Amino acid sequence: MSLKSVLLAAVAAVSLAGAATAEGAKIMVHDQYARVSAKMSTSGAAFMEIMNMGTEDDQLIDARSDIAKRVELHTHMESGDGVMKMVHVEEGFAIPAEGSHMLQRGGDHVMFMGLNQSLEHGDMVPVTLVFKNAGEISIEIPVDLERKPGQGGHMKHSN
Ligand SMILES: [Cu+2]
Repeated sequence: MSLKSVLLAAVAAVSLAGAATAEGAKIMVHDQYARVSAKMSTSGAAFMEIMNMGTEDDQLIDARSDIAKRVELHTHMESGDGVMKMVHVEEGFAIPAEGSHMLQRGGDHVMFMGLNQSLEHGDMVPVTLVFKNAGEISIEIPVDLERKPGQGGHMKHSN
């Protein structure tokens, strides 16, 4: 391959990547953060607001990260005796068209089980979110150990 065709191939690859981003822009993730409850925790969780700018409902069906052995979509449910416990939500979370869905403390969240490293305040956790329609979206989630439940202008939630 001549230098010129290498450059052309690189330009083509960049514009393809650009198109993929524009497609994925129907989903926007914002105000994301991750935390562990104690310094030596072997599990952690991530919270965020997922906005759907598209006109079709979407669904967060999976999440992946190298930070943990398993990454699952969880929610909190009250068991019969009034104790809140976490359950794995196989079907994931609906993200309504032109709406948003909140992953927040005491509610839906992305769970990291079996952390491969301890999470320190300020660390960045790369996570790939998998949507039924929008496909895979990779984001960086900052570890924020100082955030109080509900902080950030959202509804207050006990944890
Ligand atoms: Cu959980």
